[in-house]
Amino acid sequence: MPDTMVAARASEKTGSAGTQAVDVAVVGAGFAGLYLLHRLRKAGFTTVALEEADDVGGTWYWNRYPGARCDIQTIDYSYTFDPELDRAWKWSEKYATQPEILRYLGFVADRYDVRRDIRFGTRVTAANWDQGAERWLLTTDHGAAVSCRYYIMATGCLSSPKPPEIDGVKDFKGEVYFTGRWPHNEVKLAGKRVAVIGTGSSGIQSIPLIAEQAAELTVFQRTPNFALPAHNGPAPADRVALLEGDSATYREQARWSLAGVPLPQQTEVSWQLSDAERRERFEKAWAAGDLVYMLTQLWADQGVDVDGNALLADLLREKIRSLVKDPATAEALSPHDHPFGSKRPCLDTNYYATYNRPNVTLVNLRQEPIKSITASGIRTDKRAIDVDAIVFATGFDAMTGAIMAIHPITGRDGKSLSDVWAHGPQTYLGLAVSGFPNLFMITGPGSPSVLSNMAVSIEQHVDWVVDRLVAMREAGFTTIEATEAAQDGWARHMADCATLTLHRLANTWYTGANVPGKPQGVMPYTGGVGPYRSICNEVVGKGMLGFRLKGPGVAEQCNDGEVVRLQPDVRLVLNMLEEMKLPAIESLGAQGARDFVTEFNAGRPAGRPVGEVVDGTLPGADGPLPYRLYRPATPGPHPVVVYFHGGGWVLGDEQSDDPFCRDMCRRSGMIFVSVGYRHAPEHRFPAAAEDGLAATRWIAAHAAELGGRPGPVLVAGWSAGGNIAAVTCQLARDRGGPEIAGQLLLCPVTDCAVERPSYTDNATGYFLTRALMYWFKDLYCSPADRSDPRASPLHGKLSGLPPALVVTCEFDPLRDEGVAYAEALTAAGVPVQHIEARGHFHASFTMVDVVITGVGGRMQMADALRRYAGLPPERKQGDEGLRPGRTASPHEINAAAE
Ligand code: N01
Repeated sequence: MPDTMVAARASEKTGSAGTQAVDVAVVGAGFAGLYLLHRLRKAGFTTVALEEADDVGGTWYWNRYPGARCDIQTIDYSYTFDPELDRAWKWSEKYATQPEILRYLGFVADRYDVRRDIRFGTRVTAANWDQGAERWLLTTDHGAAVSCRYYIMATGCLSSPKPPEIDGVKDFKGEVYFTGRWPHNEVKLAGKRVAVIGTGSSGIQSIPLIAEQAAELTVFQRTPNFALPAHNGPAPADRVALLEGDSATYREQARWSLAGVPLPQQTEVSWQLSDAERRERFEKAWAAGDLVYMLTQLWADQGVDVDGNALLADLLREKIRSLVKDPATAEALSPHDHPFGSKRPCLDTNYYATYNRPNVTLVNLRQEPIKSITASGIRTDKRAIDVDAIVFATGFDAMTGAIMAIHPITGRDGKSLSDVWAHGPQTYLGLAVSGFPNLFMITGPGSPSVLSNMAVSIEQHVDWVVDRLVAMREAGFTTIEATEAAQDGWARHMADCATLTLHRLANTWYTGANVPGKPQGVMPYTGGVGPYRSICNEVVGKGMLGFRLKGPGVAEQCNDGEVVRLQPDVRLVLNMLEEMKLPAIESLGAQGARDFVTEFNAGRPAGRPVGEVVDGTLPGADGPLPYRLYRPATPGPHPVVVYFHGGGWVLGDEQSDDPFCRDMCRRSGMIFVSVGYRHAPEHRFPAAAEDGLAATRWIAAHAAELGGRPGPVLVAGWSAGGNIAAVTCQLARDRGGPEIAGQLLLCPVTDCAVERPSYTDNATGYFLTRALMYWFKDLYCSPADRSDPRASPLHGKLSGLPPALVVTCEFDPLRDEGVAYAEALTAAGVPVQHIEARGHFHASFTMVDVVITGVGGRMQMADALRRYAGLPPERKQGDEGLRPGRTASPHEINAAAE
């Protein structure tokens, strides 16, 4: 840390003898520390909070640079635990200033009389777990050491300023300021030549105000950031009316929302909207002056899909061009290197317009990097700029800095937290770390924290921790520690969540990329506030899943395991389906079930556009069959894939897997022809199988007429359709064609005769149930037919079949027969690629619009089809990192054969 910053901090103070013993020690007296003290005291624990600053406020104590404000609307960025407090404090503005927020925190501290438990001007210098005493011992730089049963770090996510990493800071003879450690006395910049380095939130908030005072302002920008106008003023009347009308509901909606602000979840995706509709939504959001609104309310794919995001980023760049007069400056201010929202966007007042002032100059460090700071100013590799004052708005060692870098923490068996986190933070729920008993972090890495309204996330963590301490006390437990299995599982879940959003595509403080040498990875939990809350509740509901609890005179309790094994979006879909309380499909009768599925599908968003969709009929084994052809927008002729839909040989039709066919057509660049084969019970076995072969023959023979590439075709199918695709390959081999170049079997039925363990493991709860599969099989084929290879391809001859991609899902009754088929094909010498999709269920890959973690699998499917057709793989920007290989580990049974 530079000397200037050190000087601004509390000076070293000598410790005094004696140890203060309390039940719980808290570090920090910001939003989290104050609420912790209040809750702990009410719960009857003795407490002390250690706070380096001389007053309460945390981040709002230190960040007092000009223009510092919150950027979540203040009525949402408030405590919600006490409705009386809500009524007792009125915010004066939509986005309150730092002094007002600091006054609010002082008001809260006084109202709940927590100051008496805070030792101000006291920094923790080391924390050691004493195994024998089962207590933490904290040494401090001022006053007594503290011995506590529980140690809770309420240190904030952005409280450890990052050195600017520029040579020569000490040589500068002028004034130096850090936004994160702004002096308490008045800073006079009027008439001075000022430099601001950094254009994150702190820079963007302070630059317009510094420009008003300074004689000359030079802004040194390394990476342009997206900023939206705050349109500050009184809190919007509609939001205030909602809050005052029913504050309990308003607050509860915030707690279960994605970002901690009571806004609904947007469901429409970008391609469902016209250009005009998108622009209208965008202008409304721009006028609203609300970051969370812009980030969540425009279209559902803006945060998860590069194309959906680019549409929004283009509109934002257009705004920058309209606000900044000089086109070169406007271009330099326009971000192109990261999707909107992947780096923390900012909320500003007159930021872009400030560059129209004659006294403001932007230096683009991408074109002329800073070489050093000199006695008189800043030297880039093109010029020297003399200044009187330098403001470093260079950010923080975020999320881990305040926990790890401030003082050594030594846990069980002498484990050092710095060592344990050497390759990045490892936590369970962002709350606890294995090896560090009785240590909790409020909004630690691995929790929604900085990706949410911090006020809501802080309250959730504080409530969860204090409730656990109370429950432990009642049960006689004195230590609690996260297990390694639970922590590893959480890391997997974090990684799964991270593949869902675009945060992985930007170098930011979210990923640790802003601090040289810091291990990189998305640190906050990207799965959303509401889902996270439900997971924390589930941990409690399952007997403190993933925690080991011990106490004198009570039996140790450890219900070990992973709290989330499903992919995050699969979990949401299954929860949603459960809440809909849908009838059991098998209880509806065949026609009732078909009507139900048709109605259900009608409510789905349309799939993505393709070049052309053509409906027609083709001759089946016993009469005409409908088909739907999907043609890519690229110039043909394209290879042709014959596709068989899912639905247990009973339900669905040539249109029912429309989103999947469109997606695969786009990804593979191939024609998909989805065949409406005959259904049971009207047409029982082997009608569907025979139709499969007949349709494939006709399509192969008419490929050129259909606009496709003549020659071998490919087959694909999902579920019962996967069964038909597999059977078609066997029949084509045995009955003289057509030639099939490859088969894609997605969760196929391969054995109607044998029930494998996955039937029992996944009997209920994962959409396709055991009871439903039994019903399908009963309607389709009699027990005597079930060993016929046309019903159960696993029972057929497998040599000489085309190469296959078999996809199986972990939470699917059909999993084990798919695995068995992949293994049997391999044993028979067929080239096989097998994707075992971790955390996925039967419909993961066909629910294109809602299960985004299915993208990686579909990319692999498209790659395989292209390979079978002799085409090179195709790649879309932003797809990297979505391959299941990074998170879902495809298991290649026979990669060499590919
Ligand atoms: O820090 P930042 P911040 N040479 O890391 C640049 C919250 N917050 O203090 O992007 C040159 O965002 C760096 O460049 P680059 C909010 O969550 C909230 O502004 O690394 N430049 C970047 O431009 C926010 O996101 C509010 O290429 C250097 C800037 O400095 C978070 O705090 C207000 C450099 C740092 O931006 C952090 O914001 C303020 C170097 N050596 C902050 N090193 C609210 O409104 C760094 N930079 C609630």
